[in-house]
This record gives sequence, C-alpha cells and structure tokens, in this order.
Amino acid sequence: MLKEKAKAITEKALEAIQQASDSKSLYEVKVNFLGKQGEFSKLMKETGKLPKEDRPAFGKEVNLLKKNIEEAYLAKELDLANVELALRLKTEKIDLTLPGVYRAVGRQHPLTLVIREIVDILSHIGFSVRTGPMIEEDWYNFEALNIPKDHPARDMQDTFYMDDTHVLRTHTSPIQIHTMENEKPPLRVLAPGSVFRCDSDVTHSPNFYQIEGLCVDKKVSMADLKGTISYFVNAFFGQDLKTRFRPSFFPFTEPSAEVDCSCPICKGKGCRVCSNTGWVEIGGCGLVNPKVLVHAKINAAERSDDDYQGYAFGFGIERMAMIKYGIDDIRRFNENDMRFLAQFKR
Ligand code: FA5
Repeated sequence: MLKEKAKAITEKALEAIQQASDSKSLYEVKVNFLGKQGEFSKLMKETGKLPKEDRPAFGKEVNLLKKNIEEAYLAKELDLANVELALRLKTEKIDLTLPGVYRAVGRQHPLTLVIREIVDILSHIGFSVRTGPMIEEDWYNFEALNIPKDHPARDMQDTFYMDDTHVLRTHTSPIQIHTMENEKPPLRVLAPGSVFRCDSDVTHSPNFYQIEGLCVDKKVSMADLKGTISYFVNAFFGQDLKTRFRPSFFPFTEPSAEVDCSCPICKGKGCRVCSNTGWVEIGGCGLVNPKVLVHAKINAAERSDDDYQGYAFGFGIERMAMIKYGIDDIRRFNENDMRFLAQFKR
C-alpha cells in the first residue's frame, strides 16, 4: 500500500518536473516533493504502519525513487537554463557605447594648490616650511611682535579671544617668534597656516589662510626683500601682472610696506574685488623690527655691528588664489560647491 503511494508520488513529481516552465516553478516542485515538509517526508512518517522487517526495503526503494526525481530535476534545470539563456541573448542587448561606471577622482582644494605652489617657488631660493599653533599665547601673537597691550595696532586685527592670555592667531607672524626661539640663524622659513579675525565681506573672511616668510641673516636689506618678492610674484602670477610696494606700518617691521598686484579681474579698470582702485593688496612686508629680534633672543638688547637683520612678509592665500584664478568672491572657497572646486588642477 505504501509502496504504491510512493510510486504515485514519484509519477506526480516527474510529471510536475516536465510541466515546469521556468526555474522558479521547477524549484517549487522540488520543495513540494523532496523538501522537509514535502510529499516524501510525509510518506516516511507513515513507515510505522509497515511490519518492522519490511521497513529497510521500503526505505531503500524510496531513496531510489527520490534519486530518479533528483536526476530528472537536474536535467530539467539544465534545459531551462539553456532556454532562459537563449531567450536573454535574443531579447537583451548590450550597448558597448554606453559610458562605464564613473568614479569621481578627488582633487586638491584651490587653496592647497596655491600654498603648495608658493612653497615650491620659494623653496628654490632656500626657504623651507615651519608650523605653529592656531590657539596662540598673547605673547607670540602680539607682545613679542612689538604689539603691546592697549596699543592701537591691536585694533588692526579684530581678534577672537579664548581667554585673557590666549587668542585664535590673527596672523602667521607668531611662527616667526617660535622659529627664532628654536633655531639659530641664518634662517629662511615659510609658514603657511589658517588664521582668524572677526571680519567678513566679499574679500574678507573670518577664517582665512596666510603664508609667512622670514629671512634672518647678516646684512639683510630692503633690496633683498624686494628682489625676493618680485621673483616670487612673477613666478606665481606670470610676468604680465604688475606689483607695487606701498609704504605702510606694521609694529613688527621697520620700514614696512604693503604689496599690491594689478587687478586681474578688471585689468586695472576698477571692480568690486579691487574696490575700484585697479590694485589688489596681497600682503604686508618689511625689515624685521630690531625689537622683535631681541624678543626672540636672536640679538642682545645692546646694539652691535655684528647683529643679525631680517626681512619678513605675510601674504593672504585667498587673495592670491582670487587674483590667479579670477575669483570675485572669497566665500566660494568654503561653499563646497563641486562645480567650483572641480575646475582647479595644478
Ligand atoms: C598681517 O597679517 C601681517 N602679519 C603681514 C606681515 C607679515 C607684515 C610679515 C609684515 C611682515 P595684514 O593684516 O595686512 O598683515 O594681512 C596680510 C594679508 O592677509 C592681507 O594683505 C590680505 O591679503 C590678507 N587678509 C587680511 N585680512 C583678511 C581677511 N579677513 N580675509 C582674507 N584675507 C585677509
């Protein structure tokens, strides 16, 4: 009785396998007949009805029937796979002209490019890079640079104070003092870095970058400073931009000058970037004030003919980038607009 049942199930299963029209329905047939809850599992639960001595032979027979079903299943599976593949090959088309999967390539930020280019140009004439802290002691940011407390020069740089004795550095000039304290002259150093001032419009940002230059040696003159800056400006901007030195005042340099470049956006006619003057200021410079060299323990307080002298300069990186690339709003650098950032490549 159970034997007949097993044969009937097998016939049903083989029939269902032949009828299956795709791999999904074929798999369902397998589950229905050979799966854990399938027809054969149910049948095996009934073997208790058989006399004990007949059970092994029945088990063997069922295994044989299941093997037949399994073989029929595998053969049908192969048939269906071939049919399905043939159908896909007939209906699907691969368009080899479609663009591949695009992976965006990262680029350096335009300010990073400018910093690296400046360092590259000045490294050819002996300058190398130093760094300093962004939270600076009042002494390094102001006092050592000859800007005493309550001196009106502090108003030139609207400062973010952390507490009574610490500020977010307002310029990269404090790195001059750190370097002179830690190293012996002759020195030729560059110090790029982020600085902070309470200041904001199309050409001023509360957080911007500067690069400081410092040269300390015997017999350093204004001619050395002008020569270095002119070499640099021509190498960075090209020969067609004009530069000019305007007398100015910084407590840490004497004499002092401001360096201007002719405005590349309006070609000198006047626009909002150059405030209609035709010139854009890129930085300040001057001969290092002897008081600063004494504060940094380079020279003794009493003057001598053998004293070291120095020149220093500090440029605004955003300004340089704006001039070089013709950008008319400083805020573009921090907006993270990919359409803007993707245009810059060195
Ligand atoms: C200074 O910061 C001096 N430490 C520069 C210096 C160094 C002079 C060594 C002499 C010797 P000043 O405040 O002018 O100077 O700033 C220098 C440059 O930073 C400016 O010419 C300008 O290009 C840029 N800059 C100043 N303020 C801002 C701002 N808020 N946003 C963007 N760039 C600025």
